[in-house]
Amino acid sequence: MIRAAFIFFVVAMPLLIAVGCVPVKAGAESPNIIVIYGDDIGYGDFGCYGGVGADTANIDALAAEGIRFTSAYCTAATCTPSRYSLLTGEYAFRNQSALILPGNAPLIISTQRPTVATFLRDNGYATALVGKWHLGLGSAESPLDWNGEIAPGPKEVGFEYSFNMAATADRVPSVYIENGRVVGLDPSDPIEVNYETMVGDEPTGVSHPHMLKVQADEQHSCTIVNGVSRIGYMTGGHSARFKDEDMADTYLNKAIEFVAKHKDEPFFMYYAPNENHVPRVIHPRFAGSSSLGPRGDALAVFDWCIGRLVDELKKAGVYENTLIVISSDNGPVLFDGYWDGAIERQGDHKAGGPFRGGKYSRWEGGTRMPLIVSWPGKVTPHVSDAIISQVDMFASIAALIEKPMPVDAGSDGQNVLPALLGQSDVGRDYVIQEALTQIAVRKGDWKYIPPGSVTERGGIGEWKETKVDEPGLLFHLSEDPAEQNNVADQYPAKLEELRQIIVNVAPE
Ligand code: NG6
Ligand code: CA
Repeated sequence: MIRAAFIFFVVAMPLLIAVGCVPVKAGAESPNIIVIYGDDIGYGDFGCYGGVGADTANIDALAAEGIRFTSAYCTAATCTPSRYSLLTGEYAFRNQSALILPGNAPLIISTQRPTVATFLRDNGYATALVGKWHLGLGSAESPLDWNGEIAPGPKEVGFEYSFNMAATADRVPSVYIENGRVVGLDPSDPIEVNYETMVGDEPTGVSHPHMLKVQADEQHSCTIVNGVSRIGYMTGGHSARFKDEDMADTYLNKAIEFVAKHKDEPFFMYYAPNENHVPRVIHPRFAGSSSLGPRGDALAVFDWCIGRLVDELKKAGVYENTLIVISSDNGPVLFDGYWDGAIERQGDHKAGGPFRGGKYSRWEGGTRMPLIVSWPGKVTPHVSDAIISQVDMFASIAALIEKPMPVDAGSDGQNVLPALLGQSDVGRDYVIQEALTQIAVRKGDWKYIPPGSVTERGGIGEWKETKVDEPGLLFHLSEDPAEQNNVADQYPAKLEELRQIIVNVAPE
C-alpha cells in the first residue's frame, strides 16, 4: 500500500504533471486574465484617450476605475508580428515568418515554444482564444485541408478551447473554426483556398462589382463572400461562411460561454474581436450609431461587447477577481482597401491621438497603443506614463502568478507587473518598434528612426513613403509628440546612444 502510494506520488504524479494530465493548482495570486485585443484601434480612438464621435463609455469606465497607460506599445505596426510577440514574449523581428500572413499560411509559432497560453494552461488555468488568429494554421510541410482537422493551430500553442477565424475578415477562408474544425461545414461542399490563382467559378469583386455591399480596391477584389470581396480565392463551404454583420455577436457569445463554463476555476481568455479592421460591415443595430461612419460604428460595437462581457463577469461573480487588459495590435488606419467613408467622416476625431502616422508606420502612431488594465480593488486607479511593451505580457503574467518563466520562453519581455498594477510608474527603459520589418527605438523621451523609409497609408487608395536619410531621425517626444522636428544634428550623442540599442538588440 505504502509502496503503491510512493509509486503514485513520487514516480507517476510528476510524470502526469509533466505530460499535462493532472491540473496543477495556480499560484497564490491567480486571478482570471482576459486580454481584449482590438484590431487597428489607434491611441486616440477611445473617449478616455480623447476620441470623439464614437461611444466608448464601457471602456472609459474601466479606464476610470483602472489604469490608463500613455506610453504602451505593441511590438509592430501590423497584426501578425504584434500578436506573435504578445503570446511568445519574443520580438517578432527574430522570426522571419512573422509578416502579415495570407489566410492559408502555416502556423508560425513553433509548437515547442512556450507561450503565455501554454504557460497558464500548465499552471492550472483554463485557456481560450476567441476571435482573430492570424498566426497561421497547419504545418509548413504539408498543405492544409480545410475540411479535416486544422492543426497545428491555437490548441498546439496552448489554447485548450478556440473559436476563431483563420486570419483576417478581409482574407479567405471566410469561416469560423472551433477547436480545429470549420463550423457548419457540409462535407459535400468542400472548401478550397488559393491565394495565387482562382479556384471555382464564384463571383469576384472584379467580375461582379454590382454584388458588393462596399467597393474594394484591387487587392481586396477576389472571391465575394456575404457581398464583400476579399483577399484570396475560396470555393465551397457555403453553409459555413460567416456574415460580417454578426461576427462581433458571435465572438462575444463564445467568450461569454467560456466564462460561464469556467467561472469556478482560474481562466485565461485571449479575446480578439475583429473591430476595427476592414471590412467594417456593421450590424444594423449599430449602423449609424457614431458620427464617423462604419469605422466609428465598429468602435461602438467593440465597446458594447466589452460592456456585455463585464456584465457577464459580474453576473458570474468573478469580475472582482478578473484582470482585464484592453489594447490593440497596431495603429489606426482609415482607408485600408474598402471605400467605407472613414476618411470623409472623421471630422475632429483623431484616431492616432496626438501622434503621427498609424498602421504600417514607424511613426509613433504605428505602435503607441491604448492600454487599459482593470482589476477592481487591486489596482490603484490612475493614468500612468510608464513605458510598456506588449512583449512584456508573458513575463509580467508569470510574475503575477508567481511561477517561473519556462527557460526556453521568449526573453525579450520584462516583468513590468508593478507598472501594470499601478504600483509603480516605472516600466521599461526603452522599447523597440517595428513596422514592415524596419525598426525604431524609443528610450525615455527620445525616439530614433534609423535610415530607410517610413510607409503609411496616404489618402483614399494611396500610400505615402517618407525617405529617411543618414543618420536617421531623432525626436524629443515630450516636446514634439507628433515627430515634426528632427533634432538629429543637435544631439548626435543621443542619436548614437539609441542607435547602439538597435545594434545590440535588433541587429540586421
Ligand atoms: C494588407 C491589406 C490590408 C490589411 C492588412 C492586414 C493592403 C493593400 N492590404 O496587406 O487591407 O488586410 O494587410 O492587416 O494593405 S493586419 O491588421 O491584419 O495586419
Ligand atoms: Ca491589425
